[in-house]
Amino acid sequence: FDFTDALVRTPAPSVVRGLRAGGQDDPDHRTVLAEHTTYVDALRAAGVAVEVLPPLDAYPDSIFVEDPAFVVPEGAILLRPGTPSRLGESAELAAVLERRFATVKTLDRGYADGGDILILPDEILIGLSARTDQEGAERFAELMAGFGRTVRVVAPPAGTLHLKTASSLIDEKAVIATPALADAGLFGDLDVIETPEGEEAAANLLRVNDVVLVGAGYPATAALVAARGLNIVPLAVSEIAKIDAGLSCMSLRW
Ligand code: CIR
Repeated sequence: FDFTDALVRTPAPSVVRGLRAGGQDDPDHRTVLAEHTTYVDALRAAGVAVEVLPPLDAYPDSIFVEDPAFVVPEGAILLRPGTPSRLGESAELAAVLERRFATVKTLDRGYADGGDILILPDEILIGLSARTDQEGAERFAELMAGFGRTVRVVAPPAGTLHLKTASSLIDEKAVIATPALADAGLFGDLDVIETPEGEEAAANLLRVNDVVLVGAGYPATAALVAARGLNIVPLAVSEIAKIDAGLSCMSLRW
């Protein structure tokens, strides 16, 4: 969670047609833009240099740049998002990643969404989901081995969109996770802090340098994280949340 740089993409008007698993209303484009701007400001205030990419109206979910690619300081991987309307988003990131990273690899088989990939202190987890399959996860692990990184493929309980919808790294010793994911015992020696009842959606928070961005409206989660000595930045994301977004999915960070 020590980051100097990030990429984000401005929401296009088509964001109102973003994918969602439930029957939520369409989000309002202007409000999504306002929430996105506040998010970018919070990243910058946390000390990150943010490059803002232009909107892509052909891809309603393209503000979620975390899903079509994965980055570490050593290099980037263009992924293959596991839903048809998002597959083309990777190619849209190729040029900027080639400009920003010395090595850019491409996932050439299977499917994987970056939202299923969680960086822990000693390893990287990739969770199988409706978007990430075994073949994609194993190929991702091979590509990351080339960067000297260890990847473990895990099978979270069904029902969440992405591994990171339900878990995030808080500090060197702890993750936060929904009770259902905490029960799955995937996090090795790390402490697992469970989201309080009714605040499961707060599990997708974002530690950036000294601060933790948390969705506004989750006071019990904010208090748990603050108790670990971290500064909380609450962010309003209720409009973006209508299309199943959390805080990590709107940026690529390294
Ligand atoms: C989707 O279903 O792909 C988008 N509407 C939401 C993606 C959220 N991404 C993430 O959690 N990494």
